[in-house]
Amino acid sequence: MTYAANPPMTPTITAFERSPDGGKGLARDMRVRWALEEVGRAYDVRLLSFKAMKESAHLALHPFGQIPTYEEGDLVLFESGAIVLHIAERHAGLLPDDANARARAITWMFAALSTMEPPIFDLTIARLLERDEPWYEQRLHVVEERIRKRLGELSGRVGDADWLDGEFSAGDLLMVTVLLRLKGAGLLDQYPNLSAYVARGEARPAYKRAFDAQLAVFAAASTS
Ligand code: GTB
Repeated sequence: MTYAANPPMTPTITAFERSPDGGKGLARDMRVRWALEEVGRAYDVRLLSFKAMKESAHLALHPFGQIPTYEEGDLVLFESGAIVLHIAERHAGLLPDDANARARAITWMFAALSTMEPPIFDLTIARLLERDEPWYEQRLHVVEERIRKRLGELSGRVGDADWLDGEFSAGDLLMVTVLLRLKGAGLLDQYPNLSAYVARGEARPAYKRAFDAQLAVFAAASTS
């Protein structure tokens, strides 16, 4: 695998001007920041209000008016998974060189986003938006059971390994960001190996740099 020695452009990503998560690093710019930190790539951030996200300048970059986006020269990307894959494909450190191992790491990226994230995101939505509905408790039970099923399956696969498949990869990066959303929900604690797995991700220096960067944005917004 060959990688560009000196990538020419500093990419620009977008993020919330004031994240509704209060600086917990749960918005999806966090995974892009983390990927960029892992590969040692400097980046700029353009902060957006909810209003600006729905205006034509941003809609030209992101058809759904969301964050994150990624601009690098002529290239504009949206979808956090696609952005992380782009970063991982162009820099060493997030995907193995061996073709089969690389394909398996990419499989874990998809598993994180299309198998694990949907029920976990449903829980966020239920707690934030559906709490006052008469069917809230039933809905919560169903969603939590779906999550438990997936966590049990994932826990069985991870066993006592450090990472999903050999070395840390973009698959782990996405999986950790998805599981982090469960912190404090009492679900992850039932799977000590997954709690330890998430803690290993959070302990990575690149994760910490990314987390601190998004927290600094929230702190600045709170004092302005
Ligand atoms: N599939 C897309 C991707 O992976 O990039 C989803 C992008 C997305 O959902 N972006 C959200 C957004 O822009 C921010 S991250 N929302 C504004 C809108 O749609 O108008 C989702 C998010 C929001 C808030 C919290 N939180 O408060 O904890 C966590 C995550």
